[in-house]
Amino acid sequence: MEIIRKNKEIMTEVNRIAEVAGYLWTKGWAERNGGNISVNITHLADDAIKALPAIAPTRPLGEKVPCLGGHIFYVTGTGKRMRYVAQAPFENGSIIRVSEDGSSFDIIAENPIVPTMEINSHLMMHNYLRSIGRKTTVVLHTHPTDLIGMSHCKPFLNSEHLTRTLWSMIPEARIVVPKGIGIVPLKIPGSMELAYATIEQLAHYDMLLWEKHGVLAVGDDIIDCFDAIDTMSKSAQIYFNARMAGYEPEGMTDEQLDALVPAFNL
Ligand code: 2HA
Ligand code: ZN
Repeated sequence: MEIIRKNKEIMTEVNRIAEVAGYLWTKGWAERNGGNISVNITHLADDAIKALPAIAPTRPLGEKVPCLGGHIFYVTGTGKRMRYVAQAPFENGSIIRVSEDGSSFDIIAENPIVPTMEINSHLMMHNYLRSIGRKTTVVLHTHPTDLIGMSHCKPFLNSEHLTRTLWSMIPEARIVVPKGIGIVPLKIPGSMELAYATIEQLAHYDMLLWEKHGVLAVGDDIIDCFDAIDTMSKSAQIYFNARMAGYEPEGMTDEQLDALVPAFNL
């Protein structure tokens, strides 16, 4: 549709989403249709885009998202592969508009691609973050092998312990993920239970580990969200590499970690 293609800001953002989708695949975090992305592009859409007619039947939401009335999102499609989102974002995702009362959404461009199975949880997260005054635009969910691996080890299902371990592998980890990483217990993918448990944790963290499933990051910029997960994944790799070499990594001390706070204004 010309009207979307002519909007430079939206096309730039969609290209950044496609760039990150490619990273998720090359990182090995996106087997088959693993992972999903939603980005709020309301601030980039002009009135003509906001008024586009639906190109597929209206779809109800599991729970109302009143803070998102009329908002426009790019969302990856259900069953779609990240490696193909990277090549063709409009054949593997769509632009949707939430109804004014926040109870449903319409697909408005470019193709009638049904959004990710996690659409309820994504929109509930966007809605929650708006409701507490945040301007978060991005929800990024992916399946990083190393971080998921850590969630199979009971002691790491404690947010404080997991965060402390990952932070202490390299200074960047605390600098890039200053709030640390929250834990969401295993739930059925795509379920409302997963959505509720996730929102609970978003009050405290911008990155969550979904037990034995994946990672979720929220933020204002899709590249930053990717970088945050990538940095924590790097820490997990250092931890596992040390363990596989037969030693427990020493890690930075509490004093060394705390010295980062004033140095980097955390
Ligand atoms: O999109 O990753 O959590 C497939 C998934 C579900
Ligand atoms: Zn998943």
